[in-house]
Amino acid sequence: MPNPWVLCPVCLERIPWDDPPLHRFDAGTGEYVEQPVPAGAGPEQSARLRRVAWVRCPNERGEPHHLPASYGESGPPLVFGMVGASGSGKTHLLTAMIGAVERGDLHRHYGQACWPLEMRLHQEYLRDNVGPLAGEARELRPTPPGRVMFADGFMVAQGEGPPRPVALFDVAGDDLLRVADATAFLDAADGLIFVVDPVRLDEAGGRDRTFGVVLDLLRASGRLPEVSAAVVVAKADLLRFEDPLALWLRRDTAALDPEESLSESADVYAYLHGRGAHAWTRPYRECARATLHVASATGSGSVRGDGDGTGDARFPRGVHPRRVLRPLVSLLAMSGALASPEAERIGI
Ligand SMILES: Nc1nc2c(ncn2[C@@H]2O[C@H](COP(=O)(O)OP(=O)(O)O)[C@@H](O)[C@H]2O)c(=O)[nH]1
Ligand SMILES: [Mg+2]
Ligand SMILES: [Zn+2]
Repeated sequence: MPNPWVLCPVCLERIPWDDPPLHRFDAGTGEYVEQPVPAGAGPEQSARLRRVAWVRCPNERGEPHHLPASYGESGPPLVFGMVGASGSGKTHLLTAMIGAVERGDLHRHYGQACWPLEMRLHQEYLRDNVGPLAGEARELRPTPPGRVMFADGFMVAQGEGPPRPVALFDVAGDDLLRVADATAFLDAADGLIFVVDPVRLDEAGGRDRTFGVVLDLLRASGRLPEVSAAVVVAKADLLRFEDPLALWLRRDTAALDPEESLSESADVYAYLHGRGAHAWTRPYRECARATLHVASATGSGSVRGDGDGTGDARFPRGVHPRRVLRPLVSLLAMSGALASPEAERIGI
């Protein structure tokens, strides 16, 4: 029995879902076109059409978007987002993560089949983010402030199990409190990736206000016990002389191992604690399940294209992401989308 209402993973509004009209995605034009089931279609033909069909979200605000026709039966979406001050590296990390999913790493290493949740937005994300960063080693522009943006999403499925929608949001950090969509996002969030900027660890107070703001809002709405957290020390290529973080960054195992996850978490916790950065470890102490990670979205720093500092910045040594998928895999494990005896022990 399909649900009469579902949560749209793109605009985060509750939308009615009662035998909605079907569309198909035209790869040639990159647009969705209406595709009614022909009047005389038998049950097999209409089932076949439905399997590849899309439904337009009735929410008229913002860009039009579509969901797989099977969405009504797929269960609620998992909503994940990035939290951290502006400039901490959220957009580059999310882009590197989605690049790794797009390359098939979730399937190859973790047995999760994935396909796009929204074709047009997915193609736009690849064109605007993954392509420039991974393909051309170009630095991405700063995210416009004051927005909580759907970045990309996919359906994940394990074995014969039902697929689960996963939506990834790029949150512009500093002004979360002032953003109206932030409330909708925090009411829906199942998992948060808290991004620690190592460059700012030595700043006065050594704390990121955004972490506390988000945790306080979640506590006030009573949702803290439902939210998993992955705290990531990003840009870890900058910490290449700081053992044991540097050792973790060089490791390249790709398997879900609760012992490894626990010892990486313990090392990162001790490192942040040792630098007096207590506010950065708050998600670990307060969220229901949490892990800590080391990652680098790019593997090295960017430089401005020309001498006068106006050209586009690039990564002259190329872009070599390290351990970027693990925070996402941990969230999938902690929220039950990735199910295994190992997954059950992640983040507890
Ligand atoms: N060295 C290094 N710099 C990074 C890395 N990721 C991002 N940066 C730089 O950090 C800055 C801010 O990154 P961005 O992802 O836009 O941060 P956001 O505002 O949190 O989304 C940019 O100048 C990036 O070049 C990384 O893994 N290593
Ligand atoms: Mg950003
Ligand atoms: Zn929508």
